[in-house]
Amino acid sequence: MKIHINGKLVPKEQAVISVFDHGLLYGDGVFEGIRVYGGKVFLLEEHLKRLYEGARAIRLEIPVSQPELASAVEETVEANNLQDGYIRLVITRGAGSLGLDIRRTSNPQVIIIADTISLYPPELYEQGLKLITASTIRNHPQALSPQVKSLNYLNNILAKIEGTDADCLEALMMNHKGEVAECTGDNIFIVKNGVLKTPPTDAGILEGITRAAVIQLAKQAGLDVREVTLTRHDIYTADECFLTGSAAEVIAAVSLDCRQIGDGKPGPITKDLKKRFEALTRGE
Ligand code: PXG
Repeated sequence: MKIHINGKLVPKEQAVISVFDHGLLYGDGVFEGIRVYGGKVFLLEEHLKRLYEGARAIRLEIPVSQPELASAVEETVEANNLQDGYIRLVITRGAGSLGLDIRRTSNPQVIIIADTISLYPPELYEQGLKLITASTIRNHPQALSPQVKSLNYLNNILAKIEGTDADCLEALMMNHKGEVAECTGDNIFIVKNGVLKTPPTDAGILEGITRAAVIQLAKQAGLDVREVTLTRHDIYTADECFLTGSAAEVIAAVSLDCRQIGDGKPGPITKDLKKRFEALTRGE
């Protein structure tokens, strides 16, 4: 495997960063997770836009331009002969002295990994996922905007642990107001009386690229789509529920906190949107 690090493709054993990098010391940096389908990087421009915006929000200057980074991503996919896989793009603050001061760091690191990812076993894409509500809430928007895909994922990791401890591979995270935000690594949608609903950005969510693609596909399919505040009650009483994410793609959720959602199976609108999403990934 070849890793792109600071402008060079090197064997993975040689892809190393300093123990003084603030990405490691403080989780100071941003990242993206991007799919590759049929050798093509899926929605690369959208991911890069979010990456550069997140970097700007945390005062991190990415040392290469967006077109240069796009080329580096394509080059890494080719060098690894990747057909269907997953790109992890990481930008760290770079090495510095101990202490939080960003003025004492230099050389932000640009790392591109081209590998594969499998979040959930294949049978769960047929049967749907069980969810629990995590007691750990999503980042408070006034602490760190959930729109920044930062290297600080600890609260999501803690929520994920709550899920896996309860034998659920995903956990629902609420926001600071007790409203539904999203899952630890996916956005959430419900279907109620034929209407597709998902929390708005100001619910304190990561504005998922897959979420945006699914909203567009649903509108094209003639569905009524609404970005509205959701409570847990809305999910308990939904007809259907599904999650979206670059890693997860589209996957049904069939229970929350041991309450069956709908008839406990992936619903017809979920299945239809999943098919439409798969067609999009094939470039159709
Ligand atoms: N919410 C959160 C909190 C996420 O981290 C999504 C939603 C979905 O966004 P996209 O743009 O991917 O549709 C994410 C996605 C990983 C990994 O390990 C990254 C994510 C999810 C799962 C795994 O690379 N982020």
